[in-house]
Amino acid sequence: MGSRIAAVGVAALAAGTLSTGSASAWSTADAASGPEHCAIVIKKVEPGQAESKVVSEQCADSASALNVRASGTAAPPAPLFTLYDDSNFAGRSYTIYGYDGDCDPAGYRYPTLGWSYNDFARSIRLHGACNTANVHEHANWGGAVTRVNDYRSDLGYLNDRVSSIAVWHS
Ligand SMILES: [Ca+2]
Repeated sequence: MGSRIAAVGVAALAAGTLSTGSASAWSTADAASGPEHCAIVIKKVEPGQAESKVVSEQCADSASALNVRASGTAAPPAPLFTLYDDSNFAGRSYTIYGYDGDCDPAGYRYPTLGWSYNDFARSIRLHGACNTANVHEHANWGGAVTRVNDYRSDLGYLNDRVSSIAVWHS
């Protein structure tokens, strides 16, 4: 797990998206150092596209150290959902933010979770207006699927298998 977290930090640094402030703690990310938290900002699906683009990724040792304000936006991106490494919303977490604001009926479509958090989640919590999600076993909406309303404290068969997610407001 530690090496996967570290690779996210390297990718974010290469993209120039990582804040140089308190969110630069990925170098201490290690399996023994306790939970880390990552923030991924994605865009809404644009006409003619099948998936949401990833705007930025960053990780830190605490969720409060993450700065998800994306340059060029007047307001911070809206939290859409959080994936947790363990059941009952525990362990490492990845929160996916909407660059284009909160969920609407069209929502966000995330057909290939980043390799560092693919097959990772055991629980999920939706945020804001995002109250419905389809959570899929494989990338691009393949394999088993479960419908989540607001949250799921244990993904059961899909534990450590989640590879794509669509989330929206219904
Ligand atoms: Ca999978």
